[in-house]
Amino acid sequence: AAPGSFRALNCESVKHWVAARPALQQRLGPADSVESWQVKEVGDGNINFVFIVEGPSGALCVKQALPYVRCVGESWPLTQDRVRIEAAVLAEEAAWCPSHVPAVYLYDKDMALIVMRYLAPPFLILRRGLIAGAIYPRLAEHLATFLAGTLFHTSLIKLNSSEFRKKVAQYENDEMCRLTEQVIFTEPYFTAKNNRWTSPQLDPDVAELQADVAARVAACELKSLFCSKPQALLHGDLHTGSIMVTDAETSVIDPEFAFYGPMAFDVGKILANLLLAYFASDGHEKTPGEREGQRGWLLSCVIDTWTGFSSSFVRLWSEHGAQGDLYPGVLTGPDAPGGADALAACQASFMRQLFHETVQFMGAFIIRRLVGIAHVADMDSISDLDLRATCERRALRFGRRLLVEGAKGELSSIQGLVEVVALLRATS
Ligand code: ADP
Ligand code: SR1
Ligand code: MG
Ligand code: MG
Ligand code: MG
Repeated sequence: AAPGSFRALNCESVKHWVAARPALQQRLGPADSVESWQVKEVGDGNINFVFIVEGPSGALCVKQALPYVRCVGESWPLTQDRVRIEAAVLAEEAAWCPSHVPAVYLYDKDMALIVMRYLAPPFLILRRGLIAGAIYPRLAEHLATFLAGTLFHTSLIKLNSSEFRKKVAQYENDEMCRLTEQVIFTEPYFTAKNNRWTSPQLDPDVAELQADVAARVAACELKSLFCSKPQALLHGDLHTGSIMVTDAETSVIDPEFAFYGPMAFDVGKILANLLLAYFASDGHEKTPGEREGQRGWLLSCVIDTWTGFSSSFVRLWSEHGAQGDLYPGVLTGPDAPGGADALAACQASFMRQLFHETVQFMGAFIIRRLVGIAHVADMDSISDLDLRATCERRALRFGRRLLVEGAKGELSSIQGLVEVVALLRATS
């Protein structure tokens, strides 16, 4: 398309747009079958439009960015450059874990869209599966592989500093980062117009949060970390609505918020969203205790994701770290005097700091989904508002504790953190 030729597609026009591109058309069926193609708009996220186009030979997913935030409307303009970021990051992630991202077939800058593999049923958005009570035995292993691969290989532990700075510049994603800063680290902590919560049930809890100086300090410090620690190429929005699963496979979609930031942001976001599902589970029980099995699995999944991620990350570091500029072989390599001890000490210190930051980010992510503009269906789909508020209050208390304390005391290990989750679920 020529520059300036953007137009928003709909279920009819998307068919003809695809049909006019032979490489795409051939994936769906013969040119004369176009009129029979079926199209559904399935976008259930906050930001974009997603069309599934199906023909006699196959199907495609077309994701288009309009120049504003879908769930708000034209009053909140948003850069369409987010699609460039999403296409480039899907390709980058595919280099490190091809089995955990959908293949991209085309990026069209002028139309602000990408065409990618359709993750057909039984693929389902993880959040939907969790709400329905499902468990995914391989999820922790897949998340650990995805996190370790994408975060390690894009970091300065692996890269030299020229390559690293080039990537930091390539993935500058100012508007999307500013949105995150606003809705995650600022608005939940004051009476912002965008905020909402289950009211009146949670009114006192929200007032208490917003009067909590320690919470505000911690939120500002996390924003500082988010803005000033370009550690690795993050996915940037790694919640359970950005992951599609089957019993056997895991595919991570929607990296439009990607940028170079602190690794703990990605690790903390997925762990926090798994725990939101945990706290919501009481609200989905038809008989008490029905979801006990899923709850046990969710807690194991949190532990296994963290431990699997940290051991894979350290293994990658031991294998490839000497080539990067952060911990060079002359200091921590096998031929350096005391190199093995130095390497082990650097790795232990790095993982300790990463865990502390992860715990605090988890707190902020839980809080924003209960008090800020964008909630989670795990909680919103609990129709009994008193029961929903009870689930949300427990999560909010947990989130606040993580935010303010970080990895201290009982929260200093992933096992300790999970024990605190289970105790808090038992409170009123
Ligand atoms: P947004 O950026 O608006 O959050 P997403 O990329 O998360 O959009 O996509 C919204 C929804 O579209 C997902 O929840 C999922 O149901 C569907 N979807 C997105 N990508 C695919 C895909 N490759 N295959 C199948 N469904 C998809
Ligand atoms: C207007 S806030 C929308 C939220 O949805 C996205 O998925 C991100 O999480 C963002 O914060
Ligand atoms: Mg999404
Ligand atoms: Mg998105
Ligand atoms: Mg979040």
